[in-house]
Amino acid sequence: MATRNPKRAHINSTSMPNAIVSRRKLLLGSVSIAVLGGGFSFGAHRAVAGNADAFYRLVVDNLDGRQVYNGKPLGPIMRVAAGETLDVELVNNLPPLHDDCTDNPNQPHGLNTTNFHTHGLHVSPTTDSTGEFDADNIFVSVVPEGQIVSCEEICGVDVKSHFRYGRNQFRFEIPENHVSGTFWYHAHKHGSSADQVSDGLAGPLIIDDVPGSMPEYIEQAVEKIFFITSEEVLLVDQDGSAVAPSEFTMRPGEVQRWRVINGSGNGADYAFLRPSISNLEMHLIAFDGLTLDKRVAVNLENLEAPWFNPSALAPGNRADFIVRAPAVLDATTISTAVKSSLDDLANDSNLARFIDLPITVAGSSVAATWSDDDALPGSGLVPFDDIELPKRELAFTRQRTIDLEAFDGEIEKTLQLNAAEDWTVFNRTQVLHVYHIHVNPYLITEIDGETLAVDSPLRRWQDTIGIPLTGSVAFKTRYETFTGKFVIHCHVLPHEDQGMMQVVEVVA
Ligand SMILES: [Cu+2]
Repeated sequence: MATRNPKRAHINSTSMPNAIVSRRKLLLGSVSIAVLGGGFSFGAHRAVAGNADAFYRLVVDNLDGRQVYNGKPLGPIMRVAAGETLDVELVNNLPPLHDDCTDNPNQPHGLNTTNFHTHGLHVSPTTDSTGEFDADNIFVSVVPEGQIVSCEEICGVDVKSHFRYGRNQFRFEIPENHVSGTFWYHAHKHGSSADQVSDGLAGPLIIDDVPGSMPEYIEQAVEKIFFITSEEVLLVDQDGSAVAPSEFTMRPGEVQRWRVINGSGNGADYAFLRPSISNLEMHLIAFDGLTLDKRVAVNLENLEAPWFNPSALAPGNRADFIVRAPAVLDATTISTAVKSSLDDLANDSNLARFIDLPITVAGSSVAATWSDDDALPGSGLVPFDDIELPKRELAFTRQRTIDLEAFDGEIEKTLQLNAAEDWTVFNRTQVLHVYHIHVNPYLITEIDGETLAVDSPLRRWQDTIGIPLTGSVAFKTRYETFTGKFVIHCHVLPHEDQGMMQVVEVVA
């Protein structure tokens, strides 16, 4: 607490009730007055927040040497539905650190400056529709109040129009036809993103399913949200409290939907959530927030390279699993032989990390709804016609560059609104790089030179994908709905901070 900006010391963010107000929930009368009081402790913001369907307040502070939201290990679970408006007030309570200006944008800088990105959402990369509020614009910086910024341009953006002092109100208008699923939010300030995300400036963002859109057994499943960090897996609570479960108990026959986010701030490997029992029924139902056409049984003994494993999560990826505990109490543990051969594989390649989830089956049994039908509703995204599309290539290259150029803030690619393109992304290095683009997802068609059959579980939409070492990935994409500047970058965040980022602009 000693390092906190003394000007703001009266704001006791860590003991404040978490600032979550959802208008939908208010109508249902389920939000207590105490939460309301905390959420609207700044009277001036009442009117603004009142216009949104969901409002969250994130106060960034130092806690035990880490930069965190609201004094918690992670930010709160944000929930919003398609067609609704999400407001986020970001308050930067960190002390001024006059380190934003730098000659080299690809070295650490702006360490107490932060911002806000909604990973995977199809939302405006500039402002809301009125132009009054910032939306998913990662060029915006929220610097500590009282900070002196002595330069006019930082990382290619104009300080006057992009710097906010002390706080900022973001507004995300979720399109009516937005997909529902598991997304996440995190700090995306070039020069400090890896440190801030590693510290905990991140959290789950759920676009709620349209009622009745999912099969009954999924709709009725108990939801659990797991957040994978660089070290462990955390089970997340509504307010951002998060603990690494030393034991995870399921009742016999219980069905749960696990939303798993790989939010690793500096991981350069794939993560696998590995339940300790082999008779847990486990199916992948969505990836990167996009519901699959068909569920995929998880094979915990898959020894293929991680980019060929449908349930491997590169940093930034999300996976939703539907799991059913065995009907009897005597759960079968995964054999040590299988486990050790997988661990050997992981250790040999340094590309995979198994995160063990110790499961205990206990308590009275549950007669949960289940189905043996693998069919799922799919993402609802429009498929591509079987025609040749204009081609584009991009390569992750040595010394943290893209196409041999380090990030300089200049627009590298101009993309035409509504155009469809066929991309190939190469990894010309011997380390893992993870391709992520804001705003629009893409349909994977080829991995490491292997064309994916129409029914391949790997032929799916993603917004983040690991590129095989010295290999490539091909996909088709469209630039829909939104014009403006945003970025492509490696989601191994230290690589991004060091220069593996490129600015693109969609034009009408
Ligand atoms: Cu990288």
